[in-house]
Amino acid sequence: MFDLKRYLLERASWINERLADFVPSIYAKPFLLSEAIHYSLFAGGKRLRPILCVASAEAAGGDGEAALPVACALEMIHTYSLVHDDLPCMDDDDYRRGKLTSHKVYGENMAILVGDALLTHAFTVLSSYGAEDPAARLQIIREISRAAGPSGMVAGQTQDVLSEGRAVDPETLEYIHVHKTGDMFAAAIRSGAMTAGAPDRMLDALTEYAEAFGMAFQITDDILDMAGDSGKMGKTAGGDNKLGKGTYPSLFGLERSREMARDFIRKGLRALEALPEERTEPLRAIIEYLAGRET
Ligand code: GRG
Repeated sequence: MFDLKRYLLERASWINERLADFVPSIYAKPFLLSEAIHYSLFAGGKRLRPILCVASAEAAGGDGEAALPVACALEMIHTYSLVHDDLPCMDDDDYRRGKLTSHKVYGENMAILVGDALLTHAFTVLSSYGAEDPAARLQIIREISRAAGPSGMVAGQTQDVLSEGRAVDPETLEYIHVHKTGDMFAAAIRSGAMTAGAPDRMLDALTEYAEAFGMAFQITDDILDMAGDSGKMGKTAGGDNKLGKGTYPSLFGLERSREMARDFIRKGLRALEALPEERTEPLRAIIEYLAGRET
């Protein structure tokens, strides 16, 4: 039987090793910047996006290790987004990944710079090592920059900020989730497949999986925020409610939200049927794990 725990631990250790190569602990001065970058990057994130990128490369018939530079760049962008999201002018969070947030330890100015550094460094890594084939490298840079930028994650975050304290309708909530969270998951899964030179038909199936994954992830994140255990999550539960944010459970109730998450998980599993079964075990197990996740 497929051992998901072992797979996640092994892939996370590949990713952590390469991340440490790409982000050395001591850059040229000022040392404080390297220290603050390391503090957030190695704070114990689940490495879901980079793991999905590697698993998708494998599902497309490629070599997972060859996708590691892209996987690491995705984690840098994700960590930047968390550091900026936690700032007092955004979600104003004190804890992330079980530790004090970056601005709580290093100050707001440093936390902004940590995010700036991680976002830009990700593109140094992508443009230097993203894929052997220059056309694939460019395709991956376009994919990830679009997902992180003003029609992707930043658009979702902007709508989220503008919706604070207001009643959101289901379409606005979906827009926020699709862009703030879903686009980076889709980029992780699609860019992993691109490192393996996946044909369009395969990319389409993986995109369908990715979109379902993003929604299932975000709905379970909302459920955890309402009903989860802060200790296990490493951040404070109830934060969305405190900020007056619309969430799936606040709009649809906990039970209906759980059903919706399960529907998206089933949809993601169906999309994978277009790929060879023996190569999709990790992607299937990862989406199934969302139904019971506690962190
Ligand atoms: C600041 C431009 C900008 C964007 C921020 C990602 C994001 C956009 C905000 C994070 C806020 C949040 C809690 C969103 C819900 C989904 C999410 C991205 C959760 C955190 O991802 P995990 O659970 O975290 O994969 P780890 O720490 O395991 O990496």
